[in-house]
Formats: sequence, structure tokens, C-alpha cells
Amino acid sequence: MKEYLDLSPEVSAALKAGKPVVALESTIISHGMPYPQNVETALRVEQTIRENGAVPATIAVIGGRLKAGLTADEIEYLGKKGTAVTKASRRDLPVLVARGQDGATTVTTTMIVAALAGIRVFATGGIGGVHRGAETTMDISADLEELARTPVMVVCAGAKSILDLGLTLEYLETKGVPVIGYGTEELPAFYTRKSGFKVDYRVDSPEELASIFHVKQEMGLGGGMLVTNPIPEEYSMDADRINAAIDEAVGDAKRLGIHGKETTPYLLARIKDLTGGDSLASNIQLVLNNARLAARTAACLNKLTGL
Ligand code: PSU
Ligand code: MN
Repeated sequence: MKEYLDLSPEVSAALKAGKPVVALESTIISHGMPYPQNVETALRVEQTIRENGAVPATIAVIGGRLKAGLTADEIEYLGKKGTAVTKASRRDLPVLVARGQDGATTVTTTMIVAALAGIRVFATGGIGGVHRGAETTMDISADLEELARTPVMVVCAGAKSILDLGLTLEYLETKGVPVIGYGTEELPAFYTRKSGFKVDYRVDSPEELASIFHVKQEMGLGGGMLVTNPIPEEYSMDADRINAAIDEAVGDAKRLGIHGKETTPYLLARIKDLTGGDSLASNIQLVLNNARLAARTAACLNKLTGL
């Protein structure tokens, strides 16, 4: 598959020199936030990774090539095109590559390309999971399967309660994916620090995150690991307010018959509208917070592996 991959010169040099590298996804740019805040955020996240001693590798499919490390122009291009870019999950990759098309990578495909490039740590906002009502719709994000199979640590702020968080944790348990709370025993719910659900383990340092991930790979267990990092207190939202917006958005999606890959982007955009943009400000801050932790953890992991 490597013949389909292009590393940017910066990412390639960093990997060769054993510098820490952090992967970043592009669906959050095209489908997760509106233009121009999406582009501004993507560039700020890259800057934050650099300030914390690592090299950012934003991942996407451009003209049928798997890219690890985008130029500012490529980020602007994806951000401007927005939802007109294909949201690319595992099943979409062969089609986009064969046709020479563009795709914005989700958590799933960012993990695939990161692993291919030799990048082991990935920072994002929220992951996909088991949707509410999945017992009839069977809407379960491919992100969960990917966490089970691909050896990349994903640093996120938990998952939004657009999902059934309890079922999402059950699924990850079945698949053998460790779910770690960073500085917390509770699964964060993206906009808020608490969800009412417990994580498997609490870890308080990037050194220990790196150590657990390293041991998992050394033991041959393979697969990924999910680090859930709560949004900083000062940016967290009022739980009742955000939950009311989420419930309304989920109801709207159901009424409109939205399904499949459209569901998550629809809900994200609707919640942003219903909260008058406040949710976007929180969203940006939690991604920056995850970028900082991921950069520090990637450096610890390189020390452990002697890179
Ligand atoms: N959840 C968020 N923000 C996001 C996404 C999910 O809070 O941007 C995006 C990510 O790219 C994630 C994808 O991998 O949506 C999951 O989509 P689906 O639920 O269709 O698997
Ligand atoms: Mn889905």
C-alpha cells in the first residue's frame, strides 16, 4: 500500500530523524467545522503541535494519493470545499484512489494512513461510535473497528452524546480497545468533562500513556488505544444546554430520515446552529488541548522505542 502514500518533506524528514510526529484528520476540517474557522483551526492545531515539540501530519486523500502532511494550500482547499469533499472511511479508500479523487479522512482512515506512514499518535476532537437507536439502525461507526485493528493511539475529548455512550464503551470493551481517561475516571462527553460513564483506567501523565501503548504493541496485542482528554474547565459547556441541543438535533435527523454517513455531519452542523456558535468555540479549544497532549505523548513514545 506504501506506493499510494506521499509523505510531505517535513513529515518524511521528521520520521527519518526519529522526531515525534502527530497525525491529524481532515474530516474535522471539511465536515466538522464551517469555513473559515475550519482552516484557521487546522493551522492553529498544527502550530500547537509544533510548539509542543512534534511535527504535525494532517492526513487526507488528494487526487487519489494518500497524503501524510499537507501544505497550507491543501488545507485551505479542503476547508473551502467543505462537505463537497467525500468523507472517506475505510470502504471509500479504494474507490477514491482508483479514480484519482479527493477524500477527507475520518478517524478510521486517518489511523490507516498514519499506521502506513509509521505515525503512532493521532489527535482529534471526537470519535464516531454506536449511535442512539443502533439496535434498529445498526449505525455503528467504522472508527470502533479501526481502533480494534490498527496500532495508533487516538487522543480525543471523548464522544458526543449524539452517540449512545454506554453502548460505545461496550463495543470497545468487546473489541479489546483500552479506553483511558486522562486525569479522570469518567468518560468525557466532548463539550462537557463528564458523561456519567466510567472509563477503564485513569492515567495522569503522557509518560504512562506512552508506556501502556508501547507495551500493548510489544506484547503483540496490536490494535489501537483510545485516550479521552476532558475539555478544559473554562471552555466546557453547560450540560443541560448542550444536551437539549443534542436531543433536538437527533430528533431532527430522525424526522428528516437522515442516515448512513450523512448522520454525523448533519448532527454536528445542527448542534452548532442550535447553540449559536458557542459549541464551535468549545470544539476548537478541545482540539488544541488534545494536540498538546498528543505531541507530548508522541515524544515519550519515541523515547521508549529508542527512536
Ligand atoms: N465526531 C465529532 N466530530 C467529527 C467527527 C465525529 O465530534 O468531526 C467525524 C470524525 O471524522 C469521525 C467521523 O471519524 O465523524 C465519524 O463519522 P461516522 O459516525 O459516520 O462514522
Ligand atoms: Mn455511521
